Amino acid sequence: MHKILTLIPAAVLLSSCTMEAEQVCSSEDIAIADGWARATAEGSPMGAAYFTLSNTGDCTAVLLSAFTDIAGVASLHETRNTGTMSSMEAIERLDIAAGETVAFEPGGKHVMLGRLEKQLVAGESFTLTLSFEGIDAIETEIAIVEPGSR
Ligand SMILES: [Cu+2]
Repeated sequence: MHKILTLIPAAVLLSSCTMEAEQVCSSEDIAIADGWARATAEGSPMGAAYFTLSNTGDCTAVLLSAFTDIAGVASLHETRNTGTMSSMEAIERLDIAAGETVAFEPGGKHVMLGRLEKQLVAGESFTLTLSFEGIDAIETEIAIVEPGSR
């Protein structure tokens, strides 16, 4: 009985050791869900896309950039509120730790769409491609919703 008990801490140490090893993520470790964007007014050149990004692997994923056919530019941005001022900063790279979920949402991180090539119409959708360090780019569907509906 005593022997079994002393074996347990050794097993715990061993597993925590392997957890700390640097592991490279693959595209299967990354889940992108709930992609959405607000419909835009006719002629408006700007929009924003939101989604949830989860790293289900034992690795750190690094988001580098975004791309979509429907806009001339797609930039990773973060809105920062300093007192009464609200400003946007470019995100150069975003680390997503093992097991972490990062929400891109209004008032926080978002993909800014500039030079829209078509109006974003509620009920339609478009494809957003996200590029990560060292792994294949991942596509996600962005559903366009009525402004004010969420
Ligand atoms: Cu922005």
